[in-house]
Amino acid sequence: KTAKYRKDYKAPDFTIDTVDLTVELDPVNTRVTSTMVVRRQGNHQQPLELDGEGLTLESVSIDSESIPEQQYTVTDQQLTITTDKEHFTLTVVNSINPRDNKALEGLYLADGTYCTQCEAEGFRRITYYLDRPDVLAKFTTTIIADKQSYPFVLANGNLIKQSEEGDKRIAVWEDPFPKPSYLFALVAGDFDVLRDTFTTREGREVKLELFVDKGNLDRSDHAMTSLKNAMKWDEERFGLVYDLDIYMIVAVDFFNMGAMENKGLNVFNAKYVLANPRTATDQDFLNVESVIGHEYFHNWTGNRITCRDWFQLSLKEGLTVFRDQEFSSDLGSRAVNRIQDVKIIRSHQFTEDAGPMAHPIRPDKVLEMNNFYTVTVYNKGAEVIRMLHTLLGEEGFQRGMKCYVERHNGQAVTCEDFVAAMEAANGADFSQFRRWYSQAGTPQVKATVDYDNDNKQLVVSLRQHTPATPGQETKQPFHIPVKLSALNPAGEVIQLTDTVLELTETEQDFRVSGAFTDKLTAQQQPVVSLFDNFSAPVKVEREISRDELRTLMAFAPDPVSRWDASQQLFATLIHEAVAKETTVQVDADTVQACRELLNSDTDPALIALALTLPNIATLADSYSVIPVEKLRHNLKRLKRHLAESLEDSIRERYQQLSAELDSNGYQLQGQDIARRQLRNTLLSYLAEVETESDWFIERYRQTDNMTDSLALLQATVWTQHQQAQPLLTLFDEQWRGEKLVMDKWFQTQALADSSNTVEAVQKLMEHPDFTLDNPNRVYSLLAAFTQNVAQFHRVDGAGYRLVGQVIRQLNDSNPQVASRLLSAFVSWRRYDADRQALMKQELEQLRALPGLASDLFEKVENSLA
Ligand code: BAL
Ligand code: ZN
Repeated sequence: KTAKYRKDYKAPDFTIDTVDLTVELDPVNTRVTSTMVVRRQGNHQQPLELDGEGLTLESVSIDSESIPEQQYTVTDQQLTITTDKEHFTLTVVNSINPRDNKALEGLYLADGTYCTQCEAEGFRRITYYLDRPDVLAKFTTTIIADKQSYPFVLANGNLIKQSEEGDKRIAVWEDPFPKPSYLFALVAGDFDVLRDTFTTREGREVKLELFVDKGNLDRSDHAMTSLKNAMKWDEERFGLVYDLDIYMIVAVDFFNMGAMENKGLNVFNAKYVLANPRTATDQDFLNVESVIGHEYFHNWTGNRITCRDWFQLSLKEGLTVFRDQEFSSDLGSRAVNRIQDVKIIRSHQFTEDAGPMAHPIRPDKVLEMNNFYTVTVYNKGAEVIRMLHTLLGEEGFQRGMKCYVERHNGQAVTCEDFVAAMEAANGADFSQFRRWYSQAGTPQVKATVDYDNDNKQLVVSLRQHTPATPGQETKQPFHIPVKLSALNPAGEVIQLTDTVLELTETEQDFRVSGAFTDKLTAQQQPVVSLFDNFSAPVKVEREISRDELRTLMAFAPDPVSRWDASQQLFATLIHEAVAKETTVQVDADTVQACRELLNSDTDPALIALALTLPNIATLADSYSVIPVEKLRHNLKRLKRHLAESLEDSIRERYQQLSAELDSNGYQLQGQDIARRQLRNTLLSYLAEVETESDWFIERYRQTDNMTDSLALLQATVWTQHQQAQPLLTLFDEQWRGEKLVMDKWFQTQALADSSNTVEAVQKLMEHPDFTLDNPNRVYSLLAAFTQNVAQFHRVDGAGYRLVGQVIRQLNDSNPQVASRLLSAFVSWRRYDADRQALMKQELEQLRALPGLASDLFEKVENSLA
């Protein structure tokens, strides 16, 4: 493969109006007959070049006449047809082998289910096509399958005919909405079906069908409820109504991604569908809701309005992540959701932005599109949409959305079209704001805040600088919304005249007035919170005292800023210890601030988040060379120190929460979720100090839900408690064979910071429930292990060798999954010389691998460049 550039976009020479696909399913020899109505676009004599990969071509005909071989050429990437016709019907017949498709792109057969994944460029592995998102065609799909083995045969749109002939089942599906090929889907299998309906606000009844593996109906209700909630929410908040008469979701075990928004027929990784309290944690339930919402919201932002080319991926993904975040926030805790989103940006996106794969949310150069389904395109993309929302307010943003949908319904468009609609609807000028789409890297904002007592004004001085990223040496200043608030030292809010500053220059001073005289004595200074609600995806450098941080932690009006202050307080303690080469000390005032928080009547989930220490990945962000051992050692010390100093309060609150929770049994509702979150955070502290030997196992035996069971398992395994091994054995005995549950068991062990974790992971790869063929297993054991900073980066290089070996194996079978693991190596220059050498060695070994997949090639080359 060669790289493509955004600037080289050209409209297609031909388009396809309709496609009639007939798919005769067979494990090793599936036959695909595709009849397309093709139209030349513009005045030219170019041949028709169709994409196709790994296909066996059988025949080509135009207007029902087979064409001679000299009229077409076929390579392993393309079928080129020479014709001077302007408008014709093209029929192509080819065959494929779904059983041997371990890459899980295109049509594959896994565990007895046929399933497709076409985004981004998987359709070309099914048949020859103009496999690009700006070719929108109406699809009719005929599926022929063995009727015994495949009671359900599904495709996009409405079922218009179903019949049986001999031992075959034949189903014809018609999708009335023109769509790009990446939204095509086909499924055949045997399932249990959960059926329901949703009545749109226009009074139309939509059939809802959820297909799950046999025996899983008792884990399906939450997904269905989430779907109905999503449909209702999109009508109420965005005014967007579902457009087909049926909406189907199929849960499958073998899937590279989380889920896929195929028109009318979503395919989901089972882990984002199946959930009941015994097998799924509270977080799993929330994830199901969020992913179901996300795929549903794509129906408008992605499907009805799609991307012109793949460089525009954030057009649909950034916007749809923003929409799913808002959905979760409207239905659950807004603050908790926001904090989790911020954590993802800080621990993952900032790392990506600082590494060799850094790219703007709208990339300019792509070799393998699968490599650009990134935390930058998705999550930073959503932050960019959120900044537009902050600048325009909800009403203005919705005006912009309305304009966007009215202008572009049924089209394949660009990020530029989205911003232009936001501008047009609001009379706004986002010329400078557009740099968020074109410039990569994380802006660093240096801030000082002074109080001008004479004029009773805050003076906020801001300076922005964005470090160079590959291919972008210099950066222009960004348009950055800075939300702020102020308090007096007693924690009372001081009203300000401005609550959002717009930083647009490299250096800018702002004067902000407010009701200072009401709240401050002559000697007092206000305490100011900047970037409330994480109002921009930037790093902030600011001299702020621990006293001020403690005031913000207790009283900042924005809950995200309260959490942020706690994290900064902990981070400061650790960074100081690292800088002074000492062991972290916690001052009495900080312990007291934590105690007060623990005893306060704040939302327990927010207390839990504030008392959860920042992880190594987040702390690492402050160093050009990451001091792995020092960070790890000091984090452990800090945790232990807090556990010891707060032991009495922790026990007391733990008992109180247990009394509240245990009286009614497990309930999946906000208040209980929050209480469990705090109780289980406290459990992780108790494991540091609790010595009574049977306590954890006793509790484990009493729990009636996975949230609590897993928390007990993690608390013991992650502190190397003496009860870890007995609990691991118990869990294995109880859940062996339950794949999604065992993933938690694998993950818990992969994340243990223990000197033999590498060996343990290696051994777990032989567990009967583990296989490299299933992406979920690889993610829960090996991808999780790469997040275990201390052990993946073990000085002897054993962690690198283990993962390197797996990547080489997956290169042949599933390069997309291999490439995800490879992300752990790309930032090798951030480590000390010994680790650098070891990591580089793995990259070089990959580079030399014969048949290196393009997914890996791109990352290896960028990393070694
Ligand atoms: N489009 C790929 C999966 C998702 O983002 O919904
Ligand atoms: Zn998406």
